[in-house]
Amino acid sequence: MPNDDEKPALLGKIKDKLIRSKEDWAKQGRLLTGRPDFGRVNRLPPGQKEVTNWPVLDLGIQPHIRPQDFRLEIGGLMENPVIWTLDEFMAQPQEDFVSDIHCVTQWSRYDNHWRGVSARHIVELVRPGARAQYVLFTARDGYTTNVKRMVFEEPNVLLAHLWEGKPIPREHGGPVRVVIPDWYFWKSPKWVTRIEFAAEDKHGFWELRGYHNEGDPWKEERYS
Ligand SMILES: Nc1nc2c(c(=O)[nH]1)N[C@H]1C(S)=C(S)[C@@H](COP(=O)(O)O)O[C@H]1N2
Ligand SMILES: [Mo]
Repeated sequence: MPNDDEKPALLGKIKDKLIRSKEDWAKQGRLLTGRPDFGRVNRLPPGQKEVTNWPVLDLGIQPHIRPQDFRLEIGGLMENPVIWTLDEFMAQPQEDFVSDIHCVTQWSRYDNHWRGVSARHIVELVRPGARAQYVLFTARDGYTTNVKRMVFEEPNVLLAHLWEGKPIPREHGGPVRVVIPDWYFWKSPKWVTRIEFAAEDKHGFWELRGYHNEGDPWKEERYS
């Protein structure tokens, strides 16, 4: 079992100021250029700036998940729900991916090398039902985010444990984080603990606070 101080809802430590200012961004429509790039002509989505470092964004909690405490639950509307330990996760087929990151706070980082388990493999294994058109992620810090099932099934989506050949550091969501490269990075939960397939959509943490339900960077889907 995780230690008490690693459980979500440590509300006292939550970055209220950061959350409020990001809610204000949504109300003001900050960073919108009004020039979406529907054809994805440019590698850099509108309003973004390329960085070469890797910024850290969280709600004030960076859970320390010891390997023996790691559990990943994949459940909901499906034939074969699973609960994996870290060893069981690592025993799944491993694949390499290269993708760009686009954070809604304006930074983009090119050519990230990931290794992990593809979302496609997971879908083949758990066999979600036809009615399961939505996916809700939950993370150890209490964070949640939602995507359509067809977004999760894109071939470049994975559950990553290596970045640039090294274990993903704790602050970036290690031991295992989701990577959904074609969407703003708030759709890529760190410290993922549960992936739920459902017939109904459900807003996650930022989607409840003024952020777009889909989040396509080329369409500037920053806010709802
Ligand atoms: N569990 C969890 N996942 C999360 C977040 C978070 O606060 N908690 N923040 C999201 C946001 S807003 C962004 S931009 C990216 C940041 O990932 P990074 O810190 O590795 O750059 O993680 C996303 N996933
Ligand atoms: Mo973000």
